[in-house]
Amino acid sequence: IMEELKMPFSRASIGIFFQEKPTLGNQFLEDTLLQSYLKRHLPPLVLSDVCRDFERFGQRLVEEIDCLGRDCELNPPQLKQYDAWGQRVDRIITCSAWKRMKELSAEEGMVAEAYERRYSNWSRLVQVAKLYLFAPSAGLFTCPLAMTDGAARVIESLGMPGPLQKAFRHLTSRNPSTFWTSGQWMTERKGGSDVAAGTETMAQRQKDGTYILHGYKWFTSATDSDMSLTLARVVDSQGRLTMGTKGLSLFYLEVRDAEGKLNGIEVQKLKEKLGTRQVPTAELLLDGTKALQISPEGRGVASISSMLTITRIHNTISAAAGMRRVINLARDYAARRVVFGKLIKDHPLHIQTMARMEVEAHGAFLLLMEMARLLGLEETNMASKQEQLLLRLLTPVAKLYTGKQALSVISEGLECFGGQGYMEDTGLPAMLRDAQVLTIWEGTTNILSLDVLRSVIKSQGEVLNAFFSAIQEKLKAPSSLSSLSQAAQHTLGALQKLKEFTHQAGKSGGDYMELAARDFAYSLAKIYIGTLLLDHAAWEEASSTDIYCAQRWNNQDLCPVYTAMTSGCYNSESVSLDRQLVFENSLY
Ligand code: UCC
Ligand code: FAD
Repeated sequence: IMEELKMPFSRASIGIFFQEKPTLGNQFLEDTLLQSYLKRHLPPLVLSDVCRDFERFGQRLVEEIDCLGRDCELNPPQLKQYDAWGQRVDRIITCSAWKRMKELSAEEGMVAEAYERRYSNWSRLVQVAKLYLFAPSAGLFTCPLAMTDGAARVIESLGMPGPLQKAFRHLTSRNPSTFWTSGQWMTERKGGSDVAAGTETMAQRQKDGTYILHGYKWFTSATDSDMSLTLARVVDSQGRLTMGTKGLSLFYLEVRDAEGKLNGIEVQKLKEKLGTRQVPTAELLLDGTKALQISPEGRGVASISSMLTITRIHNTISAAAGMRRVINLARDYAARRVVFGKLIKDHPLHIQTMARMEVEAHGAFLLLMEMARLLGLEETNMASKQEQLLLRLLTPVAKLYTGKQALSVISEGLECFGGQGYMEDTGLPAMLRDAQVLTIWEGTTNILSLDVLRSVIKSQGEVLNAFFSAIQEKLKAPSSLSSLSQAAQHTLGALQKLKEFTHQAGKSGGDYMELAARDFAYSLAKIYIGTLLLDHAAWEEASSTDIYCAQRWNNQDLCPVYTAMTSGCYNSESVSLDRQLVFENSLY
C-alpha cells in the first residue's frame, strides 16, 4: 500500500505517531474479585455502606491521590542537619504531597476503621480492603500507616495502660490535626533478623520510673513519625545487662517534646535506598531519649510480636495490591498498543502471560482477605481456637510468599510495556524498586520460614492440625462439584504429601526441618491458596473465571517440600554439595 509522503519529521516535528499511555480507572469498579469477595462475605448492610464508600474512594484515587503518590516519589525527603547559625536541628523535610497523605489517611480512617469496630469483626476486613485499593497510589505512606496500626494493636493488646491511652487516641484519630504516626525501631547494626543478639541499646531507669535510652538504630523508617516503639536492655542496679532475648524490653517514646525539640535523638543520615525513596529512612543515635517501659522486663520481643503480625499483614496488602495495579495498567495498555498489525491484547501469547499473572494475583488477594478475616475475628474475641492458630501460622506464610510473588509479577508487568516499562518517567520502574523491599523488611523470606517453624514448635504441632482441618473443611464443597472435584482431589493429594513430609521430618530432627523451612512454608502457601481459590469458586455466585482460576492454580506442584525431600535435597550430602557449589573457587 502506497502512502502519500508528508515529511512527518521535518523541522521541529518529531513524527505523527504517539503511543497512548495506560490510564487508571476506578480501581474498585474494575476489581471484580474484590467486589465478589465482599459480596460473599460481608453482611448486606455492611456491604452497601462499604461499596458506596469504596466507589467514592476509587474515584478519589484517580482524581486526587494517585498524582500525590507520584509527587512523593519525585520529591523524596531530605535531611537538614544544621541551621544557618550552625545549630544542630536534624529536620527531616518532607514534601507537601507526603504531608497531605497523612491528612487524608486520617480523613479516610485508614487506621481508625480497624479500631472503631463499627462493623464488628468485619471492620478489619473493610480496612484491609480499603488499604488494598489505596496502597499502589499512596506514595508508600502505607509504610507509616502499617507501623501506626501495629503500635495501636500493641497498646490495645497490653490492655491500654494509662500513659498510653493518649497515644492510642492519636494513632486511631480521624482528625488530620490530631492524627499521629508511629515508627518501629528494632534493627541495629549487628542484626535486623537476629534482634536478640543485635540489640545494644541500653535503658537506664530514672527516679520517676521512666527510662533514658542510649543506642544506635540502624534502620528507622518514616522517621518523621510522632512516636515509636523500640527495644532496649534495662541496666540493672549493679550496672549489668542481660544478653539475649531475655534481656530485651519494649519501650514507648515520643520523638519530639511539646516545643518540637527532638527527644535526645540525633538523625545521623537518611539512607540511600534502591526504592521506597518516598519514605524517610534514617540512622538514629539515641542519646538520652526519654522513654516508658511498656512490657514486662525481658518480654520485649514477645510484646512487639503483635506489631509484627499487623505490619506483616500490611506487607501482604502491598504485595497483593502491587500485583493488581500492574496487571490493571498492563491490561489497559494491551488494548491501546498495536504491534504486528493488531492490538497486543489480540496476541494469545501475551494474554497467556497476563493470565498467569492474574492467577497469582487472585491467589494473593484471597490469602490477604483470609488473613484480614482471621485477624478481625481475633480482635473481637470471636476467633475459635482453630482460627487463632491459623492466624499465627499463616501470617509469616502470607508475608513471605506474596512478597516474592509480587516481585515476580511486577517484573513481568513491566515487560508487558516493552521498553516503556523500563523508563523512569512512566512511573512503572518505581513499582519494581518498591516491591523488592517486600521480601526484606518485616523479616526476610528465610527468617519468616523459620518463624513458621517457631509457630509449629511452640504450639506442639497444633497449628498444623488447624491447617489440615481447615483445608479438609473448605474442600468439602468443591469436592462435590463436577467442575472442581478434580482440582480439589489434587489439593487433597498435596495435603497428604505434606502430612507425609511432616511425619518424616518429625523423625529427622531440627536441622533437617530448618533446611526444609522455606520449601515447607511455600508448600503451606500453595496448598492454602489453592484451597481458598476452590472455596471461592464453589460459591453459588462464582463466575466461570473463578472456576478456571482455581483449576489453573491446582495444575502446579502444590507441595514442593515433598518433591525436594524425595529427591534428597535435605540430607547431609546435599548440605555439603550445596556448600561446595556456593563456595567453589573461593577462598572461604
Ligand atoms: O522492617 C521493619 C519496618 C519496615 C517498615 C514497615 C513496613 C511495613 C509493611 C508496609 C508495607 C508498605 S521493622 C523491623 C522488622 N524486624 C523483623 O521483622 C525482625 C525479623 N526477625 C525475627 O522475626 C526473629 O524471628 C525474631 C526477632 C522475632 C527472633 O527473636 P528471638 O528473641 O530470637 O526469638 P524467640 O526467642 O524465639 O522468641 C521470643 C518470644 C517467644 O515467646 P515466648 O517467650 O512466650 O515463648 C516467641 O514465641 O517472642 C515470641 N515470638 C512471636 N510470637 C517471636 N516471633 C513471634 C511471632 N511472629 N508471633 C508471635
Ligand atoms: P541479616 O540478618 O544480616 O540477613 C542477611 C541474610 O541472611 C538474609 O538473606 C537473611 O535471610 C539471611 N539469614 C539471616 N539469618 C538466617 C538464618 N538463621 N537462616 C537462614 N538465613 C538467614 N528495621 C526497623 O527496625 N525499623 C524500620 O523502620 C526499618 N525500615 C527498613 C526500611 C528499609 C528500606 C529496609 C531495607 C530495611 C528496614 N529495616 C527496618 C530493617 C529490616 O527489618 C532488616 O534489614 C531486615 O529485618 C533484615 O535484617 P538485616 O539487614 O540485619 O539482615
